[in-house]
Amino acid sequence: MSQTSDFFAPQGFEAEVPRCQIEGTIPDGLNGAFIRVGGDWAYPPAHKDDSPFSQDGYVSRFRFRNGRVDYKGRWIDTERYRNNRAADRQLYGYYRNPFDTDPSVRHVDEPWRNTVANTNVEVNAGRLFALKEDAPPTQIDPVTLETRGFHNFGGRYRSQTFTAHPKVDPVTGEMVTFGYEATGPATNDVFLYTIDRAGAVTRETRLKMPYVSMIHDFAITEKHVIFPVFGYVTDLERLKAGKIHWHWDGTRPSYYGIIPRDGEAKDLRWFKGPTRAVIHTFNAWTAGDKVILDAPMFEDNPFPFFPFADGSRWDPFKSRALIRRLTFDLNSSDESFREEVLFPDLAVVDLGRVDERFVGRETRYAYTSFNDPTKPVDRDRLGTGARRLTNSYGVFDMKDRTMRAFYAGPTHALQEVTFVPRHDQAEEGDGWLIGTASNYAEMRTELVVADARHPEDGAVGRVILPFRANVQVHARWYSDAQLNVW
Ligand code: V55
Ligand code: FE
Repeated sequence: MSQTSDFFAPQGFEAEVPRCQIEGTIPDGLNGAFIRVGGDWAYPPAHKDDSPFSQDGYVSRFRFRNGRVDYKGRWIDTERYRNNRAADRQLYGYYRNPFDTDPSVRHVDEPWRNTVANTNVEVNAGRLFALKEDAPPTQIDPVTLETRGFHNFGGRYRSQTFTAHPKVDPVTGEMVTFGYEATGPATNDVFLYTIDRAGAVTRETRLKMPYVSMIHDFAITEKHVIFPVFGYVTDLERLKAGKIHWHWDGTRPSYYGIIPRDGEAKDLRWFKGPTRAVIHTFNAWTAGDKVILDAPMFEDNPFPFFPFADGSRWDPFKSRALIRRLTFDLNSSDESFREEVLFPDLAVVDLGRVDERFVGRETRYAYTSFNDPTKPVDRDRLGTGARRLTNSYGVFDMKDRTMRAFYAGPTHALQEVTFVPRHDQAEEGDGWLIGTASNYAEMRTELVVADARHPEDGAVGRVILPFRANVQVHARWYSDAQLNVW
């Protein structure tokens, strides 16, 4: 992926498109908001080899009502964005390094002030948040998309950081969330929280990990919380030396910490495994004495822009993600667990989702994107930018171990897929696959809607933007009832 050319070139403008052009039809009853967060460089990065995870946050929304769709996109007005605008240049250096900044904005004891809020969105108690794992949530007005600033849950949320992947228990409505490096850069503190549906912090548990690592995502079940710990490591010396936050140490074992949702720090139990990276999870559940975790997992450094501790070169084949199932036996007396590769022949994009009405409960279907090399590619109209297109969404049946696919077209690269249930009472997997696609031939963004039960039938509808919108990191769907602002 190039940061400066083609589909990823900075775009920079805010946009409002009432009544987008639609091809096909938007299904009846698909009313709500598809809210995306990602990044764009308001100013070029200070270091050419910096991570794209340093891009300034940008929030966009496709609002669906009665078959029509409106689009709106805005910068997230972080302190960092404002400071750069005021100076009219890039003041911030390497990814998540508070020591590597212009002196005018150096405040190493308050590193969260450097956040770009560019990773994901979540709603709790009617508040919409833009999230980045290095800072508290940034509240966004869901109607105007204006930035309201940090939210700290009435002062009861005490971690300096908040994950971009909180989990909402679909039965209780509680948000289970955490922050790592909770007491400052490179600190080995994880604060685990339960926040109720009214926005009150009802539980805080302070934990230590086996070592300081990137805990980008985690998983919950009805009863447990699971933390993956793996080889992206950091320390204060490397930050003080002005380096990028993470480097990859392939000699580190992976660990999985499991703690009861109502447990204390002493109840945290560790399982130990081989070199792995678990950036995102699909889902997890507790079945008797077993805890099952489904996730795409890597065996080597997932991201080329985070260097190897031993100087190795990044290898795209070794860094492919395969869908795995881990089974932890809470009755066992050692650190081992079972690992199965469910689809051994299919490398997938590590942006997996499930039907969120079943978070923490056993799910049969998982959704993620992949490249199907047997499908047509229109090289003539593609241009030079795109090499291997993520051209398909997979509906993975984790029970039968079969997969059905949606193919987006010969010039399309798909971004993260999202599952939207057909209606509140629909059974698991009955609904829509939606997500944005980069159409390289027209250099424009399209939102595709496909039937999750008939993915091979192709898109039932497409929303066409007349321009290339910046590429998202994550997006979520909120029905009108969930967002409750219209
Ligand atoms: C990830 C993304 C981030 C980040 C840390 O995909 C990890 C993983 C978009 O920002 O800051
Ligand atoms: Fe993520």
